[in-house]
Amino acid sequence: MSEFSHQSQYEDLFFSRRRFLEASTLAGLIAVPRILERQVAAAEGDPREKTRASAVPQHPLEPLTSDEVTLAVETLKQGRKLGDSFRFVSVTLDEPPKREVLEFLPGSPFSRRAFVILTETAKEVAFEAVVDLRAKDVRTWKQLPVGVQPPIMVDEFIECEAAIKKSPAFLQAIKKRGVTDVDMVMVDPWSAGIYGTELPEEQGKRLTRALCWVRSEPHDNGYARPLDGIVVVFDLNKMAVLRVEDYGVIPLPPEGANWAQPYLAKPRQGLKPLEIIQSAGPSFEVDGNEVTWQKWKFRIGFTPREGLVLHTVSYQDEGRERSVLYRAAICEMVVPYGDPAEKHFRKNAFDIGEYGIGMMANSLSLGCDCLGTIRYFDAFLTDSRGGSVAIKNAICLHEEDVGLLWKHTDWRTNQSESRRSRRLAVSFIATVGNYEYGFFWYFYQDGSIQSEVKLTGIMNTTSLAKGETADFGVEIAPQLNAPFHQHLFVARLNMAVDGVQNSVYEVNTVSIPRGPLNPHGNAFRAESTLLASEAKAQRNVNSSSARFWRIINSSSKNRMGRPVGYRLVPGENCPSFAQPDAAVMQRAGCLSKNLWVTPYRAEERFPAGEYPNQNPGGDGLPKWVAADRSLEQTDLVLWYVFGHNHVPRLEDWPVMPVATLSFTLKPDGFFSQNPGLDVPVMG
Ligand SMILES: [Cu+2]
Repeated sequence: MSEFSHQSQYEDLFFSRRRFLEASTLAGLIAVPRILERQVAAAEGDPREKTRASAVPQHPLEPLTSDEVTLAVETLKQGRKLGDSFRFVSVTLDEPPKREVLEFLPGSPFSRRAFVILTETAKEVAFEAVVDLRAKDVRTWKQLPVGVQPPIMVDEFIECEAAIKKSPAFLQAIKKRGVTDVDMVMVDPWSAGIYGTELPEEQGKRLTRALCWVRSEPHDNGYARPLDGIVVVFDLNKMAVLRVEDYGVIPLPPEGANWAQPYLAKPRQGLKPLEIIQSAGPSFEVDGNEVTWQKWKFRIGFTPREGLVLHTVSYQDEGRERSVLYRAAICEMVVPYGDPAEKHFRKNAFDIGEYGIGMMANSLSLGCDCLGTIRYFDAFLTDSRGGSVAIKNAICLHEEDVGLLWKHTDWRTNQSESRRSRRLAVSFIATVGNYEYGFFWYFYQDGSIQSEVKLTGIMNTTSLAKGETADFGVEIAPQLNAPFHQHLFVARLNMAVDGVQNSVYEVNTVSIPRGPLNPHGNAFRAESTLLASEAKAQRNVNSSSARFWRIINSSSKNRMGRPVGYRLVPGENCPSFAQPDAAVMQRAGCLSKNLWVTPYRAEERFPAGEYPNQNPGGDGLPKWVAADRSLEQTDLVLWYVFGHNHVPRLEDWPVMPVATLSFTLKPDGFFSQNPGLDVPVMG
């Protein structure tokens, strides 16, 4: 297209393996500011950085290197004589036992194992393997029960789309809608879920229920034109169409809607450059995957399923390195849609458990939303054939000025001081079909840690017949409907507040009834309740009691003689609106509460179970907590469930402005006073 000024670069991108990410990559290419390019270059040679991410891992928690991923694949292929019918879903660091990590001394030997998930497309079964990378042998090899379906692979996306586009039944269905150029059709392989109404031909199969849209020309935003009513039921093992469901023709919406720069009228005027200059370099240091910044120290990890992981987070306090978290990650997310129509009700994507958010991480080498001096980390994954895949610059690390840290003016003496607040941001951005998710962790100088999710990208769309009203969505452009839906996330926080023995209290602020305790009617106070066991630790947010949770260590006392703690402060949240007996809630029972607490078990990793794809339910948190294990002064995991309820706006179209939601871990009696008092005035 002549409108595009850098056509050759675009062509390279389009033919890349991650073709389905083209829209977001394009946006990044267009948007990259020159100042950013320059500062990235500066960061590459920054003398404060001790080493690049090590080619040879120096710590038990470093993610697998590219060489280790290849070694794991080759060891398995040879050791198990794997033929072409095997596909590699993921190759991840098999995280060593906690004791091994906590007792590790730099320079001493440590184990390296890879955890591998595979599918076997001929026998239609899946496997788990653990490969010892030191001994170069297959330590465990396990066939999973028939019917267990690992996450959908990126290669399956691409192959599925290509196969569907060759299906005569599909070509017939699009022709009925006036579409003859199949190259313009976009096929998104939605996870099929499981609803108990599956036909015999589907049962036990590795399925997707693909939905389609059509572009008017190659760079057009296809999501403006849903090929509504077509659902392709597809077998991912056989790479074959099982059937094309057709719920009736609805004419394509009449308008296009594009967001890419070449389509737009001239940009708004008046914006002057805002340059972030860090002439002396950044204030952080990076050693392999270990980051130190402003008394914080932690390790960066990355998995194909969760993307960014934080390990061993600690804070340097008057010469003591005090632990806060052992491991933190957003470990599941579900996007349930509210439209009950037969063709739409199965839209309940588990973007982490059914796809893998790390697998869909953007490469930020072409620019990202970060300004300043940036340090990137690469991610090393596999394609489905075991080929090494590097997502260059998958993780972004940089500092941000975030306004005031503290200020006071003594109005009598005119003594006035204030400090700027700076935070360290660690982030990655994933594209899941039409949507973008940015996952950010922020570290602050007052001892707080914040987890923030940024939602952007393109809303999922359906069509409306002329004159039809949108009962379960909002008509965002003529005859184009954006359905009501939710984005629900689960954070897994393995706490370590001054060590691994912790307890959790819920704190509610209560108004005291009039009486001897409250003669003037003004009385209220914060009341703490121990969440002593798993049955008691299934809680919801409650703004009417300003509820928060306090994670304490009763064997570590602060200067007032009380247990040290951190509080989990909720941010935006919403309940799930699906009925409790709806399939999605059976499969993701973890969504029924905002907070769960469990004793740490290494194998209890994912709140909807290890394999949520086509899983009828019952796995994960609701199953584990049935044991009602004790939670007092023990190694604890907090599972915080937080959600954004998306009632679409016209302003969310054609690409939505970032919506953010977050929660914060704030020190609560962990320090003796404001830990940011010593932040210097910066001239
Ligand atoms: Cu949304």
